[in-house]
Amino acid sequence: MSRPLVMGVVNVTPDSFSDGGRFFDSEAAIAQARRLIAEGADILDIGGESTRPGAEPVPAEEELARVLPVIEAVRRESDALISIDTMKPEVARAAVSSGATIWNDVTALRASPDSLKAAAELGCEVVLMHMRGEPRTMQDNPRYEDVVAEVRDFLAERARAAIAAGVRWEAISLDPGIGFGKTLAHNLALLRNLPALAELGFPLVLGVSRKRSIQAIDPTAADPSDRLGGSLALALWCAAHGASVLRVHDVRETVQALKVQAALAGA
Ligand code: HH2
Repeated sequence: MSRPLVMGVVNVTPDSFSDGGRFFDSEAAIAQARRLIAEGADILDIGGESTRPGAEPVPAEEELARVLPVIEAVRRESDALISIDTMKPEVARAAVSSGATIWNDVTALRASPDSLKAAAELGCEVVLMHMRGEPRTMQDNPRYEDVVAEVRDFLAERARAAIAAGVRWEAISLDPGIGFGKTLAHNLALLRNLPALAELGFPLVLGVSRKRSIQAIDPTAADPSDRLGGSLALALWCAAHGASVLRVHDVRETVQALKVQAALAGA
């Protein structure tokens, strides 16, 4: 069993759901990036706009002012892979010029008419994520006939659209978007059926860390920082069922859990 890569989250935002405001200042975000690299992150996912339910959009200039100093500092100091978590092609373009090599887009390159073209021109890797609706409204009574089939078909269609626009197929990873327009039952169905998503033939990225589903299972975990146990359980489940990349807030604990799981499996 090969161990998934660990993508550490750096939210340079005042309002992210689990750590909003903690790393809003550039220096604090850079210090957090250094800490996550030291803890074993293979990739840093740097974002300047929250996608939590109800989040308000951020103008591109503001988003760039948040993320570029952090990307530049990480690029100067380390070889860690840098991912830019943005829906905006102009932010992705500037981030890639400054050293990011992955564009993580929760809209799967649908937010702007320029997104697909920008991804093809940049030649970077892309993470295409499933989201129902948009962050402001996505948790308003989401419904699916068959969530696994609908998410799988959506991701297949977005991968085809990216390839048709000129993105290399080897550059594409897919993410079912746990918590993005989904109830606990939807999230569990997707997590139980990761092999059906892996069958599409692209690496799977999973972001389960500190998500609200953990509170739905354990109501005592109202505060996202109280969801470490659930986050690790989900991370190990994803690792055992085909995830290639895990997007997490708690890098040290996740890396340790994955090492123990790999040792048990004899890897
Ligand atoms: N989840 C969040 C943000 N970006 N990207 C991918 N590919 N997959 C995810 O599951 C995912 C993501 C939400 O987490 P966080 O960044 O901590 O919060 P916020 O969006 O409020 O900044």
